[in-house]
Amino acid sequence: MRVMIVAANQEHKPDPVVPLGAACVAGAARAAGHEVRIFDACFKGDQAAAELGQQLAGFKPEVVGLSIRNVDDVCWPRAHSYLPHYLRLAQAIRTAAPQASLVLGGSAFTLMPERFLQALAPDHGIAGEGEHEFARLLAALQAGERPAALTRAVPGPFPTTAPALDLLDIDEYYRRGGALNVQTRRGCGFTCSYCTYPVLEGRNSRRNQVDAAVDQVESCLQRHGASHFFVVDNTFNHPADHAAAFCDELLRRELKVNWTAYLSPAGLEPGLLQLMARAGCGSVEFGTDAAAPATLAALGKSFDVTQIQRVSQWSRQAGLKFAHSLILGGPDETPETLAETVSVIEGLKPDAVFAMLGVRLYPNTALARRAEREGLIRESELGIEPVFYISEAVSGTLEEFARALSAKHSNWFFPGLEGDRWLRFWRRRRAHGVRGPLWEWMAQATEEAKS
Ligand code: B12
Ligand code: SF4
Repeated sequence: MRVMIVAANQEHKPDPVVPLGAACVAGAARAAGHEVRIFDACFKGDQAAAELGQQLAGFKPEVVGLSIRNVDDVCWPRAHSYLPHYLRLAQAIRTAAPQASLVLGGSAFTLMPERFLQALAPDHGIAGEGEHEFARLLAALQAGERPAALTRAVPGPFPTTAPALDLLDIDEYYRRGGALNVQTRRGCGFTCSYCTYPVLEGRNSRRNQVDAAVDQVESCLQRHGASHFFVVDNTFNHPADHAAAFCDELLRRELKVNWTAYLSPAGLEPGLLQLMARAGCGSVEFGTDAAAPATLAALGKSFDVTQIQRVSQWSRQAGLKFAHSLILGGPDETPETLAETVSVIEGLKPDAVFAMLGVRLYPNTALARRAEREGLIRESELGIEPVFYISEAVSGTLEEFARALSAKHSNWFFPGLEGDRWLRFWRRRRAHGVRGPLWEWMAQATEEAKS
């Protein structure tokens, strides 16, 4: 069958990111024998829907897979919804390819499938990972069957089909985004109260073949000269033996690459950080969230303040730049816990801090159930329109508190408060060939942006 995958994402903050999920389903569909193209909206600006229409009219696909990554930008107090853009693309697809079955998928869809089925009215939707189920759906459509409107993929072994990166403009992503991406495993067994990742990827850790992940890195290096990567695993360091195997393989092949990964402070040992640094890792982002015992507990984190301090010190000793991601104003936050978190994090002198304000609520999370118990909103009402959990004790002062912190620290980044000034600055950096995570430049950036 002729299949067009539409990668809808156009967000360029903090960087344009390779639509790895769209490439994965495209790769699986191609491996199943279909003729597959990807229409990537990322660099098409306002012309995306019009160009998509033209390409569909020429290709005449029998199936169009619309891949939606982000619901909104999660930025309290002025969150931006991507729904209007998705509606324009869906409309363009229906107009230019009325014969095609429209199939919806992607992380945004998985978080709230019923809502997006209602909003975008596709013929089918696949919640969860798409490789296996999309190929199955194509076979069913080809056989003239009438598959169900909604399929929920059950997380199975890590798919063996490679992402179809050759159908994307990888050079453009590397030039404008400063890094490519790779996934070494899926799934997270931790139970953080607000987190959607277990909903998206399941609770069991499922490993990619180390060889396959490193093949992808090596091929991007050889074909595109791309030496900077972001490992998209929710927590790269779990399980530690798999993380170590990935590092060992990079070392064995003597690949000169520079990469960044998300880490959980939980159970992290200095030996892994040292091995990562030897294998080309330049920086790590800790999913720390808070550094006060009360808020760590309310967020369901599996580590304590001492461990946050240890992993920061070990990262520095290993020669890794490190950032802490924080959530300020979430459950059980008070002015005292805010002060405690800030004081601990300041003491660590991280290279950067990312602080989100409040917690975007999603269905099927413990925090959504708590919000319902507290009378904030019923879980069943949560959907595409973002609703944030903000502790009552700080709700009136949170924005002001964050603005003061932003003014005090040139390397603390508040996506909800920044607007577009960073984007302009970062584009200039990228145009000058700067690669890797831009937060490594943050202190200098803020000084320039303020001037
Ligand atoms: C890594 C990551 C980042 C990195 C990306 C680095 C990089 N170079 O790639 C960084 C830090 C830059 C980032 C930034 C942001 N991110 Co982010 N990110 C992730 C993360 C952890 C993994 C994404 C990934 O690559 N997954 C691997 C691919 C293979 O999986 P996938 O895309 O889901 O695709 C699978 C399925 O969805 C499905 N599928 C996909 N497309 C299709 C299409 C069809 C037709 C079908 C059938 C199936 C299908 O099959 C695929 C293969 O199994 C996810 C959380 C998660 N665990 O998914 C959040 C996530 C995608 N991010 C999210 C958000 C919000 C953002 C930001 C907007 C946050 C911000 N304000 O800065 C920005 C936006 C950046 C941008 N340009 O779009 C949200 C999106 C949902 C939402 N709340 O709106 C997520 C889900 C996290 C969350 N909060 O729940 N992110
Ligand atoms: S916040 Fe990180 S460690 Fe916690 S459940 Fe989510 S992915 Fe897992």
